[in-house]
Amino acid sequence: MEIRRKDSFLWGRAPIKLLPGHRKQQELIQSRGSGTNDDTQKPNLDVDRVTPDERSADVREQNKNVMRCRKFLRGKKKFNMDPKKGVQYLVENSLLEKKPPSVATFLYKEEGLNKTAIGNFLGEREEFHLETLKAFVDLHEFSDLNLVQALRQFLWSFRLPGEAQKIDRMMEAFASRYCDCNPGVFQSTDTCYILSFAVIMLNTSLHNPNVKDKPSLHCFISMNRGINNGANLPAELLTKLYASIRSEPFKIPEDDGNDLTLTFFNPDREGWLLKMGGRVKTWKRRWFILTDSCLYYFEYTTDKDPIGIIPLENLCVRTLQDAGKPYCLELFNPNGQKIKACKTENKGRVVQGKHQSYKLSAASQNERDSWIDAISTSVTRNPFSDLMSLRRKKVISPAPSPPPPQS
Ligand code: 4IP
Repeated sequence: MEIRRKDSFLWGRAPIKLLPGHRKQQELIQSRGSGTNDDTQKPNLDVDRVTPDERSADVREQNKNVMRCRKFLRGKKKFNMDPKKGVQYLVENSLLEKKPPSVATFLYKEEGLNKTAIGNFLGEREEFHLETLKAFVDLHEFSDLNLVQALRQFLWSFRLPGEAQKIDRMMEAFASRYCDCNPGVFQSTDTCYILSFAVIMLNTSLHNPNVKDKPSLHCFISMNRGINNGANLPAELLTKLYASIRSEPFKIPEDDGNDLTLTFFNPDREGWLLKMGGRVKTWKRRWFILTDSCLYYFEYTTDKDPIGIIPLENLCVRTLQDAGKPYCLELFNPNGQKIKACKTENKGRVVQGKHQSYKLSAASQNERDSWIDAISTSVTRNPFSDLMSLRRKKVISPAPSPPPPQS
């Protein structure tokens, strides 16, 4: 069933938890919405007690906070696409301190970060990453946990990268932290490191349906003979670890930054518009979201995935006259080419859009103008593609050659 409530858009999505400093700002944004929220028009009963100066200082402060929060969310999205660039963006915008403990806390506590991206960032070999990895591992408390319990906690906080060198650095950091928290359990960090790998391999062998020969407890114990600096580890310890893994496999974290939740959270603008079809000229009512210089449209406000995505690079927007619809706007390519967009067909196949231009209709003049303003602000310019299309035009339709000289 279609739910036609503007704020219902966030229903069913994972709540996004911000660092303490940002939580307040997040509430602010939610209460302000995207500028179309009715709450902003509610009378403020305390208004008489506040001087105009105080009020405008308040508004300035609020706007500043809203901008910060938007940037913070943008930084998280960037992180999920490219962790180094995301951290750099947050640092440049003074939203994150460029110190290993601060970055480690961000990676450990912030929700909505892609766990593969966290793993890749932590696995890098530069000094800053190594220190961040150390600080990150130190945030885990392994005291009095057996090795499997500690590994469960550790492997839940990120996804192990595929690269052997990265895995090696991370497991080394884990082993060292485990030994610090539990002195006397192993003779050396190497013992802990080797046993951790043995446990991870045991997990795969016992729970991967493709592995036919499941190792027995006896096999697991004999595999780990002599790893405690030449001595054997206590059989009770190995038996306990084996039983724990057999009864419950490691849980691999879902990549919570992989879905589009964060993309559509806190957009620049959202609302219903009518959209004219590309080839078949019918109007369809669609929920539009403007964010990150892209326009997305959905069938329902609650849909998780959009039907269509229109990147706004080098596009223009203008009002458009239409006999039947009084408040139309048009999204077009100033170089006359088809708009580059993509859409999902009925069967889930993603195809290229077929629009020469997008004709949209708003419910009122006010709404139309606000959409035009918001879209114009979001359009990005890529001079390279302008140059390309100029050159392309020149090649396809060369200028007429000058008339031959008169004899
Ligand atoms: C469809 O018309 C819808 O308007 C589609 O919009 C539109 O795709 C189609 O354009 C158009 O043929 P009918 O449903 O009456 O057949 P939506 O995808 O929002 O349902 P766009 O590209 O506008 O999304 P073409 O160009 O795909 O045919």
